Amino acid sequence: MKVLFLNEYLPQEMLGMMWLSRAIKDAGHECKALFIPDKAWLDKIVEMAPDVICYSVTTGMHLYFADINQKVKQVCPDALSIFGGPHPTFSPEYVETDGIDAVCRGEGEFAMVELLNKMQAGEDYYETPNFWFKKPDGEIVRNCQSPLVQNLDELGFPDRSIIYDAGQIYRDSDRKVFVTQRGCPMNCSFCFHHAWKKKVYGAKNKEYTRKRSVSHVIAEINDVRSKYPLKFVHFLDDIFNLRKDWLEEFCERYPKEVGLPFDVILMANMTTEKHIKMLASAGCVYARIAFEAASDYVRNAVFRKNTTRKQLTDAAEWIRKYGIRLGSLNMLGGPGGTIEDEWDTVRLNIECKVDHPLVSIMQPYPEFDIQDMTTDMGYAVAGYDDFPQKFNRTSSIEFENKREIENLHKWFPIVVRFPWLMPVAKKAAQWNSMSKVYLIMYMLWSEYMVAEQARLYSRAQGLSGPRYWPIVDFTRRLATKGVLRVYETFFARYINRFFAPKNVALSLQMGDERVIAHMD
Ligand code: B12
Ligand code: SF4
Repeated sequence: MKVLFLNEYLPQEMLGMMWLSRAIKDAGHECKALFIPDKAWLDKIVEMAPDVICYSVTTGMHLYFADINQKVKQVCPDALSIFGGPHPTFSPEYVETDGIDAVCRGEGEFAMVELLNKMQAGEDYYETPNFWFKKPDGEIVRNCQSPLVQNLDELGFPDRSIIYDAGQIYRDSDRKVFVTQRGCPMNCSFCFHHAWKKKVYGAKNKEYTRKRSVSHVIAEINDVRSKYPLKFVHFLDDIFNLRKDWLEEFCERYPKEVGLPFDVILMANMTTEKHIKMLASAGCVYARIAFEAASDYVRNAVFRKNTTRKQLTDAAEWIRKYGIRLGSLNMLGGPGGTIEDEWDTVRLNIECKVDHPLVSIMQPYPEFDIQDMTTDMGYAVAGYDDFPQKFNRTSSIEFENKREIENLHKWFPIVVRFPWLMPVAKKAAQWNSMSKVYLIMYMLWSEYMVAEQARLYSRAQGLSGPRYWPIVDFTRRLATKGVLRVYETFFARYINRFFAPKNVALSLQMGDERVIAHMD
């Protein structure tokens, strides 16, 4: 069978799609990807003539992709359209949307292979586990979940060629993403894990939290390095220090067998000074700790983070002590907090001297416990169809000082670096008419933090000199963006008639996305 994954360009390559492609190809089917925007996207789809078109969607993007699918259905009416990822997993009734034939709930590797094999053999596939189908007469078939894959090594290496062949921008990047585990034992109310674990799978922590072997991870990194540019390893794992024995083996072997700089996310209540020391000597140059909120009530009673303030400050202190760049993950707009609580989170970041604070605004996604808490506390939550596509600009909860919190969000990383601005920022956050100005400030500062981050990568590779100074890099980035924007606004439409230069609009959009995600 011919399978096509259609997605938009995201700031980094998508591991879910790569793992699905590995399983699909290993089972003898074809699998390709296409990223939009692409001027000839519909022609390319017609040329590929896929039997199955796949989409991976988060809440907020679901309507956009349902529209895209309608256009695809007009040119490929016989292709089966399947949606997977967080939105269909938690809102499977999405299958009722016009044009959608099936949704996959949870992990898709084995389910996809079973479905494709049945399609190939001309068998009835409506009872394939993990899927909800919409039959041609409109009847919905709801299947059960098959157990979670337990040995992650059996899945093989994610098939990177599916993404790197379709998106040069991902292939060329020196920084590539890797993941060493699936699942999480914690039950934070704002995160998808508790819902995936209990509501979708009814699983226990033991079955849900799985780790690849160190050998498998190291072999994958070396395999990628032999085929593609790779100078920095970005571990996506939610909690890199989840298992002490695993961490020790990794830190012992990685410098000898790989030796590339890397970054991680750590869980404060599992972090010891010994972990940080081991990570630093293994080549970790950047570590993020999830603070989320300084208020004990918001952090532990509402967000269910299960961390003490001391655990946060200790972990931050050790990270700095061993010369690792310190990042923090923070979340504003949680229900039950006050505006002073939000400023206290800024203060916590100042106290810990965080180099790189990442801040988002809480969204109560479908089936997450925070959804019920928010509504129980009497706040109105926007319907899923009105959720923003991104969680770093605005909130979908209606509360009294919503605009002030959205403004505070833009000031947050700036005040952490320049604490003397706090009194000004506190006043300024109340002026809603200035929100566009704050957004520009935020984007500029984020671009600067990305330049600092880039210096970290270049340093780790032994590159030095004025070219790599953040201020020089920042100026170069801004100047390039400025020139490209002028080109795109005034000249692109004439010049593009004669030859096809690189997709400038796309590079700009990707650049902005990466800045918002504070990465490059
Ligand atoms: C890395 C990451 C990103 C990366 C890359 C995203 C990507 N699509 O790969 C970036 C930085 C771009 C990103 C952006 C966003 N993300 Co994000 N992200 C993650 C993160 C941490 C890991 C994703 C991952 O690689 N998982 C590992 C792979 C193996 O699993 P997977 O992607 O889920 O895929 C499996 C299944 O879902 C399924 N599947 C997935 N797609 C399909 C398709 C088909 C056809 C089938 C059959 C099966 C299937 O099979 C896969 C293999 O088993 C997750 C949390 C997590 N730990 O999963 C959040 C998460 C997915 N992100 C989330 C959100 C909210 C966002 C943003 C909206 C944030 C923002 N910027 O405002 C954007 C949306 C971008 C987008 N359109 O996807 C939420 C989604 C919540 C929801 N209900 O929608 C999550 C769950 C985190 C959370 N809040 O709990 N994200
Ligand atoms: S510790 Fe992190 S990954 Fe785990 S449930 Fe909490 S927020 Fe999600």
